[in-house]
This record gives sequence, structure tokens and C-alpha cells, in this order.
Amino acid sequence: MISSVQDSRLAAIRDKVATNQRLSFDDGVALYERADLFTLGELANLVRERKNGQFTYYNVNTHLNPTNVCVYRCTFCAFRADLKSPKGYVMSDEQILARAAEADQRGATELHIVGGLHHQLPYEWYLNVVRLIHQHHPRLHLKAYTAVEWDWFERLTGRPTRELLAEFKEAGLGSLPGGGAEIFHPEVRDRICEHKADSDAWIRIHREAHQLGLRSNATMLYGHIEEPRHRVDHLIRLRELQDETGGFQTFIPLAFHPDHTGLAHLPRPSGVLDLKTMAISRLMLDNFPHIKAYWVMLGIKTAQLALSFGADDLDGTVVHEKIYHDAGSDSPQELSVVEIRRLIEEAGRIPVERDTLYHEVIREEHNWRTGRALHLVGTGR
Ligand code: V47
Ligand code: SF4
Repeated sequence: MISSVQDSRLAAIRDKVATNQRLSFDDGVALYERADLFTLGELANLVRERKNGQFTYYNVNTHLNPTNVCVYRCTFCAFRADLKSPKGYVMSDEQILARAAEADQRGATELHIVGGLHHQLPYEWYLNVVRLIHQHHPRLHLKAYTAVEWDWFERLTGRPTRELLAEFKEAGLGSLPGGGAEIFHPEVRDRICEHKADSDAWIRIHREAHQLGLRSNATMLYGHIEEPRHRVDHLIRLRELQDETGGFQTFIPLAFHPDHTGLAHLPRPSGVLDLKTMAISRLMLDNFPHIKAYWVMLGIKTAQLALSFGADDLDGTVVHEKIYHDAGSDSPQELSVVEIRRLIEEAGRIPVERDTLYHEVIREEHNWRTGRALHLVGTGR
């Protein structure tokens, strides 16, 4: 390996990071190919502390996957089921409300709702999920449906996504999760999920959501057939949209889990790739306020280390996660608040409970309320 000290491009990157200048596509690829892990950690930590100080955020949330039946067959997905498969399910209104009530009683501030694109369910069924929960549990923030699902709703109804997003917002939609982004570059996307929403559709839908005043997250699925240049291309496309709208809150790099998928022959991404990707994401996405180490996907130990490699958020208590557990994740189903806070403190950071939109959450006896908006540094707003 070329020493980072001797490498003039790495020296130039170090200067850029120190003086808060934007990194280029070539810089990003060079970081993947030539920088050692310590250099990456040092640089990413500089940016992380510049933006978020010692704070590390978490939330109290629950997942809801109303159906796993899906018309698509993404090669990396172990969650989906065929229409007639015994594994397939569609939750009833009662089951959905029971999950929401459980979350509310546990003091959750957020429900994260995503699922499959069912062959037969109409658009109104998906709308009803949000409307129903919002009517019964108005305090729960509903972070619902990925851009792939919004694109499916457009195909189902023939109506523009902008109009559908507005209709859902009226019904109680709070924000959009970051899923469905995978890898934008067509050389990869066409091989892992060729039929679903393409990168232009994903970007357009998030732009429309931001224009309607909805915040959203972004993800990248890495560690399968993609190369560093595809990852860097992905990050730059997200950075460009963020320059335009400022509507992204958090970026979440998602490590590929191969078990029970069409890519089961591939090894799991290494710990080194996990930490490199976390750090390079922090460095390239200079206009994203937060980078999330999703512990369900990284495993608790790597997620804790990631707090020194650019990440400032651990996601939440989670509960009822299916997408990663179907694909072989051996993380627990749930982390308690006590455990999350201990992990953060042991890493030398200050734990802060946030709601979905990054307001501080203040707990009093059996109740909670939101406090000040946690400062979104680096967004230019
Ligand atoms: O889009 C599916 C990924 C995503 C596998 O917005 C897989 O706060 C790895 O987007 N191995 C859904 N990844 C999850 C997601 C997410 C998670 C946590 C927080 C947020 C947020 C969003 O999961 C899918 C896909 O990219 N995925 N199968 C798999 N076998
Ligand atoms: Fe369906 Fe989503 Fe799985 Fe693709 S990743 S097969 S769209 S559930």
C-alpha cells in the first residue's frame, strides 16, 4: 500500500478537508483505493465533530412492514415473497393498529413503514395504513414508503407522485425513509433491480417530497457487485440533490447481507469496508447534517466503532425488523434505550434522544415532549 503521507492526492484531500472544501469524484475513488483506515477515520471524525460535536443521536422507534408480497425480484432481497408463497403475508387493519398501539405505549416517537409492492392491493390500501395509524395515534411520526413504493403508486393510479405525496401528507405522512436507492449507477442497478424505479425516479420523488416540505433520508446498498466508482457516483448524485433542496436529513450506508438472497454466493462486506464506507460517506456528503450507523445492519460492535468514523446517529430501538433478519442479520431484534446510551457513552460521545425531524425528546415520567430543534449544521439553512 502507498503510504498516505507520500501520496500527493491524499495530501491534497487532507488539505481540502481541513479547509472545508468539497471533495471531487476522483478524490472519493482515491480515498477508497489508497487511503488507510486510520487516515479515513481521522478525516471523517474531523467533519463529524465539526458538524455534530460529541453528540450522538438515537430515537425510539418501531418498524412496520405491512406486507412482504412483492411484484419485484431484486436479487439482493430476502424479505420479499411471491403472491402465492406460504411466506407471504398482508397485515390486517387490526394487526397494523395493534403494532402502532404497542409502539405508542412503549413511548416510541416514530413508526418506520415500508414493505413489498403487492400484486393485487390497490393504492387506497397503502393510503389507509397511514390514515388509520395517524387517526388513532397522532403523536407517532410516520416515516413511510420508499421512493420505489411511491413510483409503484404512480404506476397503480396513473397520477403524478407529487399529487400522491400531497394526499398522503394530508392523511398523516411525516417523512420519507431512504430505502430503495441501492446503487444508482445503471451498470449495477440494471443487474440487481432492473424493473423497479430507476435512479432518476428516486431522485425526482425525493425532490418532490422536499418541495412539499417533507424531509427524507437517503441510503446506499454496498458490498455486493458494485465497485468504488459506483459508490462515489451514488454519493455525488445525492449531494447534488441536497445542494438543490436541502431536504435530506440523514444518509445511511447499508451493508449487504447475502443469506437467502439471489446473491447468496457473495461474502458479507468486511468490517474494513463498513468503516471505510462510513468515513467516505461523511467526507463526500459535506451537505448532509447526519450520517447514520444503522446497528441492525452493521452489528452493534461495528456500529459503535462507526461513531469514530463519521457517524453521529445510531437509528433507534427498532423492534420488529424483518428486512435484515430475513437476510441473515444476527443483531438482536431490539436494543433498549439503556443499552443504546451505554454504547454511545462508552464510545466517548454524548447520547441525545431525537425525534424523526431532529428535535430533542424530553422524557417526563411516562410521557414525552419535543424540545428544541437540534441545530442542523452544514446545511446552509
Ligand atoms: O431499500 C434489502 C436494503 C433497504 C437487503 O431511512 C438490504 O432511516 C442489505 O432503507 N442486505 C430498506 N440491505 C431499509 C432502509 C432503511 C433502514 C434503516 C433506516 C432507514 C431510514 C432506512 O434495505 C432497501 C434495501 O436497500 N436491503 N435487502 C439485504 N439483503
Ligand atoms: Fe420488493 Fe423491495 Fe425486496 Fe425489491 S427490495 S424485491 S422492491 S421488497
